[in-house]
Parts: sequence; structure tokens; C-alpha cells
Amino acid sequence: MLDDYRNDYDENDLEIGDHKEAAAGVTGVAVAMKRSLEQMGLVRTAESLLELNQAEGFDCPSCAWPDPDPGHRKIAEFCENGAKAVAEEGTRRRADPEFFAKYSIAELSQRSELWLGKQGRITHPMVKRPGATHYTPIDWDEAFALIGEKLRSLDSPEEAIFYTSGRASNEAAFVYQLFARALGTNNLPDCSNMCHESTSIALQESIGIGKASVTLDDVHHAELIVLQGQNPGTNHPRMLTALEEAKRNGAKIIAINPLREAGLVNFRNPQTPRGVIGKGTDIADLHLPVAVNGDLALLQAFGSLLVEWDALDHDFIRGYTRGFEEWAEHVRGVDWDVVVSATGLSRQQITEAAQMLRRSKATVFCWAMGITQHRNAVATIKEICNLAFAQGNIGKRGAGLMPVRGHSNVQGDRTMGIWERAPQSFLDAIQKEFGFDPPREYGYDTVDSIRAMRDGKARFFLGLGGNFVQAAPDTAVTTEAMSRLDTTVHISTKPNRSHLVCGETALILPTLGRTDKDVQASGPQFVSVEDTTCSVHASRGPLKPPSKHLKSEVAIITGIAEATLGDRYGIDWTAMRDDYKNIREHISRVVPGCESYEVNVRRPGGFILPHPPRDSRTFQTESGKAEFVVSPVEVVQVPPGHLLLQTLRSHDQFNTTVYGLSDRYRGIEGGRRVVFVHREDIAALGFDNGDMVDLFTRWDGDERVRCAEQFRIVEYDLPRGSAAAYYPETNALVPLDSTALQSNCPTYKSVVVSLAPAGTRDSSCPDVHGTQTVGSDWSHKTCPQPEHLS
Ligand SMILES: Nc1nc2c(c(=O)[nH]1)N[C@H]1C(S)=C(S)[C@@H](COP(=O)(O)OP(=O)(O)OC[C@H]3O[C@@H](n4cnc5c(=O)[nH]c(N)nc54)[C@H](O)[C@@H]3O)O[C@H]1N2
Ligand SMILES: Nc1nc2c(c(=O)[nH]1)N[C@H]1C(S)=C(S)[C@@H](COP(=O)(O)OP(=O)(O)OC[C@H]3O[C@@H](n4cnc5c(=O)[nH]c(N)nc54)[C@H](O)[C@@H]3O)O[C@H]1N2
Ligand code: SF4
Ligand SMILES: [Mo]
Repeated sequence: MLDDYRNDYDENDLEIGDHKEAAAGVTGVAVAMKRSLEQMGLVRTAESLLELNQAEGFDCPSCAWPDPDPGHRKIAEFCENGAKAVAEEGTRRRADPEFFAKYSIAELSQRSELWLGKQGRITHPMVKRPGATHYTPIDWDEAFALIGEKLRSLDSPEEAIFYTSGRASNEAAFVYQLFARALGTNNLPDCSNMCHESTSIALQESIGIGKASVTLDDVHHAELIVLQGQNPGTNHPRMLTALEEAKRNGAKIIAINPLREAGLVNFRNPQTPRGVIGKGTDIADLHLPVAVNGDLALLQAFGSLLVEWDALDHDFIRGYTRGFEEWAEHVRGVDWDVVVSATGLSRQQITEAAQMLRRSKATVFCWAMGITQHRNAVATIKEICNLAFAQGNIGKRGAGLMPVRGHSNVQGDRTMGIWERAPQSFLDAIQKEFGFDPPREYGYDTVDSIRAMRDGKARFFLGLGGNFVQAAPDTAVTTEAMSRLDTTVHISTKPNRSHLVCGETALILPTLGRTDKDVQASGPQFVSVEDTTCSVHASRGPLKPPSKHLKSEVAIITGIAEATLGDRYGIDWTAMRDDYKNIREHISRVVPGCESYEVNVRRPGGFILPHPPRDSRTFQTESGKAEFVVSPVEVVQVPPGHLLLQTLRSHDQFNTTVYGLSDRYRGIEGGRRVVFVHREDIAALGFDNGDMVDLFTRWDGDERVRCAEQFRIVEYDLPRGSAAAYYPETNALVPLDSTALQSNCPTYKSVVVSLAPAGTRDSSCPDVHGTQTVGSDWSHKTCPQPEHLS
């Protein structure tokens, strides 16, 4: 079925097997090799995988997990999912002009995301002209001129939106934000707005900098590691190697997750005999199956016990923090009935975990999307900070705060100024370096961009990577909003759904990826990236590019900039394109911590950016201290007959790119439209395991019913009252206005849903019509414009 990628897959082939306890092992290696050879062949597989994550090689395009120091890297310094990401990009398949001639945009819209991605690398710049049904080839010069003309014809630069996905290099990100600001807008939404934005906001307020305060060495030397809202076995697999080392050094691990994810339970490291033929390493010493969204209550309960036991670092509290007394007072008043009902955990389970915190002199707190994508996410992350402060777990070896970032360079992109709310000091530095005054008002983030498009305030969208319409919430609203634009432009490696939701004029600009050799006028180039521990280093693509018509991201952005701005402000775009060193020179003068960038980034292993709390317990907050923040316990209320749905990743996808249909650890093979529900909830709602259902959401502010159809119920071990299903099939259910307080991150992990037998509620759901097509259910529906969204 899947070997013949000309055909789409059939959800009827779905098979449900057993949930697995151990992650990785030799199966992981076998899958990695199979996918690599299938897509790249032997030579490209060898050329790429041997260079992956090596000091002189290229950075893994998948997640942002750090690499060991150069002297400590293995020959195979990657995981199964890193290899899959490389195979997807290094593939020998091509989406060439014949492909785009063969299928109309309407036909392509019927295909699944899996099928679209499997068509391979895009080889030529393509355009859809007004009224056309197909994409056709276009010259680069004409494409740049067309985009320049469209941008110059806007009434205001505020009508343009410049989105970034976190795979772009530092060099590309820097020229991109420079271009947007030289044009006159801060409309620089990025995938971070949907990801760790809650983290950035909370950490900024609590410790004065929005990044992790730990290095890999701290993970190795922690006494206790708390893994909260994260599935490392799938999404940061080499983290398991670091956790294994920490355990060897005596660390304990607590996993806080509604699901018993395989990597949290056991890890079979294929690089050790124990992992190949032995039992592997048990990762979590304690698993707390917290109810979805119960974390804030849980953390406050921990705080209350630590205060009660006086398990506190009074020197740290006195010397470095503000607000302790108010916080202690607040957590002393924790209502255990509320805690138990919000967390679904017993007081005994919570106390056991708190005892582990009490005993540890060095704790690392890790978290990811299970924490950031809730309404109370920012408060929850500040609560993690409170706990760290209470025991002095910041700015010392083996301890600290570790948000684990997603996209491989999402953190670097922010450092380079991809931020709709860049600090004034950054804008001042741009002004000083380039001699123009960049706009000072905040731009649109992702959710506000969608509102602007929907309301006719934006007319132009440029995406530097990513798959905006699939990644964003409220798929029908986002799709409708995007189709209203005059011009949509995507700088992409492979076809995706966003290319099919076209403005009147639409362009696809194919780019070199991380694995491709990049040669410019001055010779071969490298780029730089930053991982989740603030470590910045160089990356050099090893593979022959898939087509001679591709340009690098830097070349595309500078080409657009020249065609749009001419020589406005005297910015030398050509010099930056010809030699990326010239970009890095600007970076060294504009971006804090990047002085001597060229020299530092060329060192094997690169360098680590300054982080005042980590380096010297200095806190650049308003008070100059680490801030204890008191938050009321807010928990999403789920009405009877409903479930709280979290949307997550399978083991066989990278965000919206579906690699295949094997969510091996959860026992799901051959399909993706499943909803995981507790056995007793299945019965209580009047269903049987295996029933087909449609999912519905209502959102207070508007009457529109959101639906996602045709999901199979799968009985699963998760807390009562919660449910889980894959992203992006369920994004249609997430209301645009349902976002986290302060960060505006969509609440992808707490969607209140009801279930109905498939096909039975059509009449009450005006937006469900038409035939069902895998992966594109929304494309057949014309949802009425929501009336009450603001
Ligand atoms: N192979 C692969 N790697 C990836 C990605 C990918 O798609 N594929 N995506 C990358 C990106 S951009 C990101 S941001 C990261 C994402 O990495 P993760 O954050 O690990 O991704 P999710 O699959 O969203 O998983 C969230 C986890 O949180 C748990 N969870 C959900 N709700 C709650 C809750 O209320 N409380 C708690 N405590 N836990 C909860 C879920 O059960 C799940 O285990 O991975 C990056 N790496
Ligand atoms: N329901 C739900 N929705 C979510 C989430 C969730 O947990 N649940 N998670 C959110 C999160 S954490 C994130 S980060 C976003 C992700 O949102 P995005 O970053 O927008 O999405 P991706 O799927 O990572 O983007 C994939 C596309 O990027 C392009 N691409 C790949 N490599 C390159 C490259 O090197 N250069 C360029 N220019 N293009 C490239 C390819 O064409 C590919 O189709 O989704 C968010 N959406
Ligand atoms: S852990 Fe992440 S960065 Fe490392 S090889 Fe795996 S996917 Fe790539
Ligand atoms: Mo992400």
C-alpha cells in the first residue's frame, strides 16, 4: 500500500496492537535504515548519516536536542527519528513541473498530507496565476519581481505577514527579519507562537530570560529529573541517552504525563549491549498519570509540601529571590480536594513525588507541549520556576529549568530577531547597524495573523518554511482566511497543504535544506543554529542538491529584498548572499552574546550563549531577583458527557509532515484517525471499543460547531475524562480564540470535545458536508464565518 506512493492510503487498513513499554532498541535502528535506504539509496544514506550531528557535519533538521561535546560523539550520533527526518529531505523523489502539470490544485487538495510529502523535493519555482487551476514554472527573476511588485503595491507594510518555521538557519532568520523591518513591519509570527511561547513569556518574567538554564552536562549530573508534558522517546529521542547517563550517575526520574509513553518507561539504547540484548534501562522511577491540565494544581501541591517540610534553600531564597512569603502563604492554603480532583492523583502519589524533590540537592525540570499548550500554561511554567527557586535549583551544576524546544533552530530564530515583539534594545541595535529606524509597534503573532487575514487587514503572506494552515488552530477558519489573500508565497522543500490554500496569486519557492550543499559566489557556505541549551554551532550540508534550480533560503530572501526595496537604506543584500560571513558580521554587532560570532561558531562544537541565571545567578527581571509568582489554581472545567482532548504527535511524523503510519509504541499501524479513550469513559459515553465517531467542539464566544469526522475509538490507558488524538487531523477542533493567557498560544492540549456515532449529527453541525477524504476533511466544507470572534 504505502510502497506505491501514487496511491493514497485507506484508513480501513488501520490495525490496533499492543502498547509498548520500551523505546528505541534494534527495531528503531532497523526502521531508520529501512526508511533511509528506501528514500535516499545507499550512497546518499552513507553520505548523510555519517555527517549527522558531527562537529564538522550538519545539524539534525528534526528536534532541538543538543549534541555531546565534540570529543564525546559516537560514529552514529543520531536517533531513529533524526534519520527519518534526513531521509525525508534527502529523498530521491521529485515534485517537478510534470508533477504540478499532472495534478490541479483541486486534485492535490484531495490528497493526504502523507501523500503530498511523499512526492519528494520540489525542483522548480512555481506560480499559480489569478484564475489558474494549476501551478506552472516561473523564472527566479520573474518570481522575485512579481513578489516585489505585490509588496510595493500594498497600502501599508502592515498588510504583509512574514511567517517562520523553526528550521530556518540563523543566517536566513537574520536577513528575513531585517527585510521585514526594512519594509516597515514587525509582523513576524513564527511556529514558536504555537509552541514554547508560554515558556518564553513565563521565564522572561520569572528569571529575566526566556531560555533553558541548563546544559547537557547538568542533565548528566542531576540528582533528580522531572519530565513533565513531554514524550522524549518520540520527539527528542537522544534525550533518552542523556537520561540513561544521568541514571548511571545515580539520578532519579519522575515522569508526569497522562500517558505512559514508551520512552518514559524503558529505553533500549541500541549502542550498548544492555540495550540490544539486555533489558534496557528503566527511565522513570515514578510515573504520575496526571489528568490533562492538572499540572498547575499538582505543582502547587508539591510547593505546599516542601514549605510544610521546610525543604527549602533559605540562602538562595534570601539572596536571589523576591516574593517568597506571598507564594509560601498561597501554597500553604492549597485545597487538597481541588488538587486531587484536578490532578486525578492521590495525595499519597503526590507526596511520594514531593519526597523525591525533598531528597534531591540538584533537580532539573524539563517540559514541552503538554505544559505550554493550555490556557493556564504561563502560570504553570511560573509555578515550575517557583519550585526551582524554593530549593535553589538554578545556577548550579546538575540543576535548572529545561524547556525542551521543538524545531531544530526555533530558539536560534528568536535569538536572531524573528519575533513580533522584539525588545526595543534589539531594534535599537538594528537601527545603529543599518541606519534606519525599524517599526516599534508589536506585529501580529500567529493567531493575530489569522485574524488579520480573516478580517481583510492582511493581503500578503510569505512563509519561510512550515505548513501554516495545517499547524494553526481552527483549520476551517485559517483556510478560509488564507484563501482571502492577494498573494501567498511559500519557501519550501516539499509539497504541503499550505501550498494548496492559495491567494489569488500563489508562489512556491523551492529551497535547499539542511542536508544540501550550499555554494554561493564566494564558494561553499555553512550556516549556524542554536539548540535548546543555547549552544550555537555551524552546520554544513553534505548532499548534492536535488535540483540545480534550487536556491538557498538566504539567496531567496535577499533576492526578494532586492526586488522589493532596491537599494533602500543602502543595505548590501548581494554581499550577504555571496558570502554568509557578511551576515554573521552584522549578527556579531546586533545580537547580544554574539560578539566574535564568526570565530566562535567555527570552533568544533561552537559556543554557548550567555545566560545570566545559569552563569552567575543574575536575574535581569524588574526587581533584579528571581520572581516567585502567585497564580490562582485554574483548571479547565469539562461538562458532563464531554472529554478533555489533547492533540499530540505519533512516532511517525514531524509536526504536519507525516512520514508513515506506524505509531509503533502506542500500537497503532496503518492509519491515524484514532481517538484514545479510557475503557470506563467509552462505556459511560455509550460506546464500544473500535466504534467510529465524529468529534465536536463548541466554544463559548461563537455558535459555530467544529467537527472532525471518522475517528475510531481506541481503548487506552489514560486518566478518566481525558482523550488523545493526533495533530494535525484534530486542529479543526481547536477554536481560534481558545488561547493561553498572556502567550496567546493555541490550547492544543485542552480541547473540550463530545463524541457522536460517525455521521449521525450532520444536521446539528452545519459545517459537515460532502465526502470524506483522508487528511483533507476540512477542504470540502464551507464553514460559515464565525460571528463573535474578536
Ligand atoms: N519525531 C518528531 N520529533 C519532534 C516533533 C515531531 O513532530 N516528530 N516535533 C518537534 C516539535 S516542533 C516540538 S514542539 C516537540 C514536541 O515534543 P512533545 O511536547 O513531546 O510533543 P507532543 O506529542 O505534543 O507530546 C506532548 C506530551 O505531553 C503529554 N501531555 C498532554 N497534555 C498534558 C498535560 O496536561 N499535562 C502533562 N503533564 N502532560 C501532558 C502528552 O501525553 C505527550 O506525551 O517535538 C519536536 N520533535
Ligand atoms: N493540534 C496541534 N497543533 C499544533 C501542535 C500540537 O501539538 N497540536 N504543535 C504546534 C507546534 S509545537 C509547532 S512548532 C507547529 C509547527 O508548525 P510549522 O513549523 O509551520 O510546521 P511543520 O510541519 O514543521 O512544517 C513542515 C514544512 O516545512 C517545510 N520545510 C521543511 N524543511 C524546510 C527547510 O529546511 N526550509 C524551508 N524553507 N522549509 C522547510 C516543508 O515544506 C514542510 O512541509 O505546529 C503547531 N500545531
Ligand atoms: S534527538 Fe533530535 S536532534 Fe538528535 S538525532 Fe534525534 S531527532 Fe535529531
Ligand atoms: Mo514546536
